[in-house]
Amino acid sequence: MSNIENIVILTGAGISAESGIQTFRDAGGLWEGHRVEQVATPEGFAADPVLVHRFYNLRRAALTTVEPNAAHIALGRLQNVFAGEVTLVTQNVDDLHERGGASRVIHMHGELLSGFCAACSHRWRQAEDLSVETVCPACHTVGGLRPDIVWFGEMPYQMDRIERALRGCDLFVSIGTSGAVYPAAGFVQLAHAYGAQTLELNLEPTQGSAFFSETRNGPATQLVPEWVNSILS
Ligand code: BV8
Repeated sequence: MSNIENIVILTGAGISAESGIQTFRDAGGLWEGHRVEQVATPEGFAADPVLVHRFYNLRRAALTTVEPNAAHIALGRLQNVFAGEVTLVTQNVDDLHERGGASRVIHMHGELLSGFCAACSHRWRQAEDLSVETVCPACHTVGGLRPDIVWFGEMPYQMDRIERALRGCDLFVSIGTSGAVYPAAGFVQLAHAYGAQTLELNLEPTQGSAFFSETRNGPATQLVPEWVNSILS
């Protein structure tokens, strides 16, 4: 990988799998018998806010029981040591990249540790459970609060910033994602169209593998530190 100055990295649930956070594929896209696409949607939340709050409360509470793994830590080191620009975009809603040493993380699908008030658009750090009785810390309304998560059918966050980074990168690396969800799954084609090299690091081949110049298969805790060492050497 010669003369790489700007890297864009996209991560998915697979980078957190070895920390003990279940991926969507492992669960077959199911959670307690519900399809994620039903629970993680505005319609699902409107239909049963108690169920959806429970889905996210359980996942938020589980964050205190898991640790960042060698892959998160390697990306944190890359971001802090690499002389060029590293834009780290994640589809994950956990905080393991930050706890692994990364500083500027773009959570395009939101974050478990953030609350959002649909009534006044206020956002705040939220470590405790959210419920339909939670009062907005800014406008003090009840019932308008939701997890700060981008659901299916909603526009992912910071897309302008992501597209700018994809246009200017020399290398796009996808780590631990099945390439099943758009627009994230389309980033490799954008990067390629703008002339970037593209690399996929994933446990197994994915539905997007054919779009990458190179694909390496194996666990993220092995592939990611190896790749970061090759970039920093
Ligand atoms: C939007 C938050 C438009 C919730 C999530 C038909 C065709 C194309 C697109 C669509 C379509 N129908 C609908 C759409 C759009 C839809 C979509 O793509 N649907 C899919 C299902 C077809 N997308 C959207 O709705 C997006 N919004 O399009 O908006 C718009 C435009 C204008 C104005 C308004 C709106 C929003 C998508 C965001 C949804 N929210 N998450 C939550 O997390 O609870 S997505 C959710 O699923 C996750 O965040 C994650 O992004 C995704 C799962 O993907 P992965 O992270 O890849 O996880 P997965 O389990 O699938 O794969 C894990 C991988 O890891 C595997 O490959 C495995 O091999 C690997 N692995 C496992 N262990 C390891 C490993 N790798 C390495 N090491 C290991 N140890």
